[in-house]
Amino acid sequence: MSLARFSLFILCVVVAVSTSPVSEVCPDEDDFLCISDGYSSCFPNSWKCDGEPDCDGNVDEQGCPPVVCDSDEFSCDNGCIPSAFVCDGDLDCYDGKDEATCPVQ
Ligand SMILES: [Ca+2]
Ligand SMILES: [Ca+2]
Repeated sequence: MSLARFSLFILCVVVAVSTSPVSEVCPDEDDFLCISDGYSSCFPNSWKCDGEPDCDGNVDEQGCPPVVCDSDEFSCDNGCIPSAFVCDGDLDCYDGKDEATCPVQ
């Protein structure tokens, strides 16, 4: 198999794996099923509620138990950030909550 043909083969496998038609179950029942735009993909269950959006639309981070932050931390929808990150001009929360209530400079 030539290198070009082999590359095409790998590309096809990647596309087939990443855009498989909707199925209702994951091959590994411990995995988390993410359905988006008519396609499904499976993620390790540990990725659910880990503060990182892995599914389109943040589905894996919805309906998670509220995160309890330490007293020196600020609570974002996606987890906790150090209090020093609040109003520092950078969006540290995915929804920008840490910069939403700052006095206008
Ligand atoms: Ca996640
Ligand atoms: Ca910030």
